[in-house]
Formats: sequence, structure tokens, C-alpha cells
Amino acid sequence: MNNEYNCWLQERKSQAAIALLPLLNTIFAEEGALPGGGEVAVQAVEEFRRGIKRLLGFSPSVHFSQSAQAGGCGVFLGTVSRLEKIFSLSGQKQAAGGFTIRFRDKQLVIAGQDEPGLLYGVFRFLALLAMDLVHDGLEISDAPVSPLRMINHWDNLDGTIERGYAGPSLFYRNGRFDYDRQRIEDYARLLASVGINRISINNVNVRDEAKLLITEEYLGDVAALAAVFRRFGIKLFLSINFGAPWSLGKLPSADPLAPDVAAWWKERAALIYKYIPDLAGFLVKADSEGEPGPFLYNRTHADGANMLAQAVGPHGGEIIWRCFVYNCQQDWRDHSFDRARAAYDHFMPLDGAFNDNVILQIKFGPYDFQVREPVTPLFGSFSKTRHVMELQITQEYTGHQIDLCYLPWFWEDLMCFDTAQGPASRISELVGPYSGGHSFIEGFAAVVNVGLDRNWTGHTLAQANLYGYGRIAWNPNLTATEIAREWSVLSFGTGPAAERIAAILLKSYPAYEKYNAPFGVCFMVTPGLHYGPNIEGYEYSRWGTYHRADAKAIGIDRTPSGTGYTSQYSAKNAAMFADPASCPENLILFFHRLRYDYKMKNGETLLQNIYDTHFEGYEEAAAMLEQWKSLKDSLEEEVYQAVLSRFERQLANAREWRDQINTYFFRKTGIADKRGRKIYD
Ligand code: GCW
Repeated sequence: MNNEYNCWLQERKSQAAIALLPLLNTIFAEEGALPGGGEVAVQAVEEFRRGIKRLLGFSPSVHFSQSAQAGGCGVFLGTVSRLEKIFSLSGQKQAAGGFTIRFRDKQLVIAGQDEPGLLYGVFRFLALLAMDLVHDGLEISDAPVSPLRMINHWDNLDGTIERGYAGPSLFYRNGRFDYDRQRIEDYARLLASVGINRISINNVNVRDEAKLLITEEYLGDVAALAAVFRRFGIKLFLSINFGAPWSLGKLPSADPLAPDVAAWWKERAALIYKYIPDLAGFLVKADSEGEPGPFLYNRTHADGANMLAQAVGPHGGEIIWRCFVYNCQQDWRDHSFDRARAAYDHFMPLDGAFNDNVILQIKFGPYDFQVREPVTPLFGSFSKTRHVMELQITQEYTGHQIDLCYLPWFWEDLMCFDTAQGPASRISELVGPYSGGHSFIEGFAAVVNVGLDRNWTGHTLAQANLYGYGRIAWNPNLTATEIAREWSVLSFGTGPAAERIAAILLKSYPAYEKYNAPFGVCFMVTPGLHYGPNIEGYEYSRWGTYHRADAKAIGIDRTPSGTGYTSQYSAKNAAMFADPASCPENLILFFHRLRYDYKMKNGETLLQNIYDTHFEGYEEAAAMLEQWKSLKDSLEEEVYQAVLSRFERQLANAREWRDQINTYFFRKTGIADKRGRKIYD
């Protein structure tokens, strides 16, 4: 049974837990976990206790002790440095956040490399317990592959959320912090349970009252929120407005090289850190979609980021600087400009010019979280600059949490992309702690999909995307299938329903992609809203995202004979993308302008493939609805009905996409579907 508020931390009787009952009755926690010791360790012990209550219905008693007893029966929680001597755990040093779980001889030991590691170990053990996977002899060591695992909120202080589809903000209302403390704690628990360790709490577009978050009027409230997340090993970032020195400080400019500007930020940082001594730093969207930035003063992005880095550096802070910088005042008539080139053109020349405490945040693709776009060429190319990959959990272009679209399916694909720059150059292989001279991706940041809706994500099954993000950020080698199964069992129990729900999840992305814009062409979506089709909606606009379909052909030539974007990739990938024969077909219209009679690998024309995928996508959406209906008797009525109504809306959306896209191309070409299916004229 599923109480949707609890997401993947459901209350239920676990069979494995029942078998372990006597053992789980007593917890011995090491000294460091004593109240007054490390806050995160204390929370880890508390989470263990709560977790057992959730899965077994009773609270074990906790004994804090100076030194654990090797002989006794019970649960031993602590850090490796203390427990390894007593339990002779393998002395291998793990990455920060790592843990070992060992269960044998009536002893369960959970040892964290550090306090967050203990917390993650506890959550992992509880997940294994809930999945009935705990057995005598169990021994697991795990550690996060990515050091930085971040959530970005695009919440505004008026309570709205930019691109939010699950109700108002968890944090703000009417220009103030206004939240249910219990709910924030529950949120922090959910995030920590999948390993999240950083959170930015306000929209990267910093407007109105959000500009005042860095003033004393709000800093006390920021500190109070930081305190809730701190216990769960999660540190806060604040999004800041680069123009603050003039908008807030009344200085003549915000020029990063002006001494009064640098001094203003230094002073401001000192004030902020007085309130929140462990603030992780600032997140900055500069020179992007109307936000101010260093270009206003003819300075580089390194000038801008480094100036801020110097302000927060003395306090241990970091600057996360977004690479989503492009000209959004484009003339659609101008074919020489290509927005896809922008991030690389702006940032590649600056590789190595950033301070050590600057991390660049790079959207996974060259455009903007499209359903299908290639991995940006910046990954694998940067070697002297710290950087992370930005993903979008909120379903801006993937169905607004009305349509089911299980994102880890696509993220797995991204992780497998081979940048072809040196050995071990797949994205998943590049993820790890940064060390100068290597192109390591230090982790991930993702725009979150939660709001005040009771089930957090609007569509209950969209919880899988939040869960999946945490898991992939922890370990990019996990597969979408593994994650779907895990999430389904944790959310719906070990019965047969979970396997069937996982199967639906795994079909959802390909279905969505099929009824969406074809073959990586992008942006055939309703302008502004970004839900539902509008095939020429962005065609004559300023945003630089065109497909230029005419009666004969569609797509942008991004090869050296076109915009040259392919040349930003490694030689091997440049050659692969530049030739339609070797370019992956799901991206073929991103890289090429092709005639509708172009023969695809299946022997059919491009046009026929467009028709086929759109008919298929609709059928697959219809099949998901039927599969959901067949689960009626296995699910809680409320969850069943709520998800059912989303599937019905999704089907209406899929139908609109199918028919508008097919009709558009039929009208352009006058060529009918060779299978004679209904295309409206
Ligand atoms: O995807 C686009 C969105 C904007 C967003 C921007 C960004 C926060 O449409 O709403 O602004 O990206 O990533 O900065």
C-alpha cells in the first residue's frame, strides 16, 4: 500500500525485518553520535530508529556508549575510524559519504566513512530491509562516485515556482519564508535518503524580494532553514543577482573589476557567513535571458566568477557559475548564428581561468533540457576547470508531470555517451572528484520537481524521477532498470504490482519521445508554457531554436558546411555526428538538414519514420493507460485514481502531438502515410 506523502520511505511490515526483530531491538551508537556530538551522526541514529518503527512498528532502544562491545548482539552505528578496530572492517579508505554495512553473527554494523556516510549507510540498510534483501552474511561497501549531488530550486519568494508542476513553493509565500517545518524536515529526509548533499533554495532568476535574501531582513530565515537541512548533511546555496552591488548597494556599477564592487561583495559575504557559517556558496546565472552579468562591463565570465569566489573563499564558500549563456535576441532570418554553439564558444576559451573555488554548472545539452539533444561538447573538453552537469527533474519539456516520463531512462543514455577524449571517456567514467588536469565531472545539479502538492511531485510516479536523480548522482553507472525496480518496490511493496509499475516507467520515455518532436529536432513545443505541440511556435521568434521545415526538408545543418557546431566535439565524435550515415538517428535532425525522402536505416523515408513514430507513441501512451487500469485492485484507490486521470490527460496530449505533427508534415509535403492511417488534412 502506498501513502504517497511518504514516497519511497513507506510504512510497511518487512518480512526481512521481522526475522531480524531481536537483533534490531538494541542500537549501540558510538560516542561521536552522542547528542552534542556531530549533528549528522545523531540524525543517523534517529533515522535508524524511525526507519525500524516504519518497517516494524516499534522503536528500538538506543544505547550511546564510549566504546562498542564486540561480543554483543545488536546494531552498531558509528564511523569507520572507531568501528573498524572493534569489528575488523576492511581498512580501505572510502570517498567522503562512503559506508560499510555488515550483518553477521547477530551483529549489524553500519560504519560511515564520515558522519554523512553513516547517515547514507543507515538509509541504504533501511532500503535493503524494505526490499527484503537483508540476509545473514550481508556485507556491502559503497561510496558516492560524485562528490557534489545538488538540487536546484527555481522557487520565487511569492510562492510560485518557475517551471513547477506540483503546487506552490515548499519554502515561501507572499514574499516571505513561510513553511511547515515538519514538511521541510521530511523533505530533507527524502533528499538525504538518496544521497543529496547540496541544495540551492531560490530561483536562478533572482528578482523582486529574492534580491533581498542576502540582506539582514532575510538572513535569519535563511539560517533557520539551513539548520533543518544541516542535520541531514545538506548544505545551502543561495542564488544571487550579479547586479546586486548597484540594485542593492547603490554603487554606480556591478563591474567585477571595480574595487568598490569587489569590496561590496566581500563585506556582504562576511555578513552572510555570520548568519550561516557553513553556507555552501552562491549559484549564479549571469548574462543569460536578461539577467545581468560581466558582459555588461566588457568583462569575462572568469572575471565575474573569480571576483565572487574571492568574496566567499575566506569563508570556505564556493561559486557555482552557470554556463547557460547565449544570445536570446536572435533574428530568425539569420542562418549563420547557432545557439547550440554558445556554451562552448563562451566557456571553452576560459578553461583554466577560474579560481579553485569556482565550479561551472553546464546543462547536459547545448540547448535547454530537450527531450532529445546531444551531450554538450564541453564535457570531456574541460580539463582545467571544475564543473558539474545540470539536469532537469522538473518536467518542463517532458510533460509537466501530467505525462509520465521516467527520466533516468534518458539519463542512462547521457551517462553512456563517449566523449572520445582519451581513455575511459564516457560521461559515467568522467564523474569523480576533480583533480587538476583531468576532465572530471564533479557531480550533478538538477532542477527539482517538488511543490506543496501532498504527494510532492503532482504525478505520484514522478517521484521516481527525484529518487532516480539521487541514485544516478550518487552513482552514474546505475541503470534505469535497476533504479525503476528499486523505486517501485520501495514505493509499492514487494508484491507483483511493483514489477509491473517498473515496466510502465521504463516504457514511458520512449513513448514520450515518439509522440514529441521527431529525431532530435527540438522546440516544437508551445512557446512559454512548454506543454503540448506548436510546431512553428519558436520558428519566427528571438530564441534561436529553429527547425526551418519547408516543403522539401527539415533540420539544421550543423556540420562544417553548416554552422560548424559538430567541430566542437572531439575529432572522432565530430566525424560521427557530421555524417548522416554514422550520426545516431535519434539525433539526426539536430545535426542535419534532410529531405523528407532521406532513407533511414530501417529502409523507410524520414517522413514515413516521422509518421510511424507519432502513431506508435500515441499507441504506447494508450497501452500505458491500459496497463495502469489492470493494476486497479492492487493499489490504494486514491493513488490509482489520481494517476489514472494523469494517464488520461497524457493520452489527450499524445493525440494532439501525433495529429498536429503528422498533419503539419502531410500539409508541407502532400505525401500520405504509406500505411493509410488517419492523418487530418
Ligand atoms: O529552460 C529555461 C527555462 C527558464 C529557466 C532557464 C534557465 C530559470 O525555460 O524558465 O529559467 O531555462 O535554466 O535559466
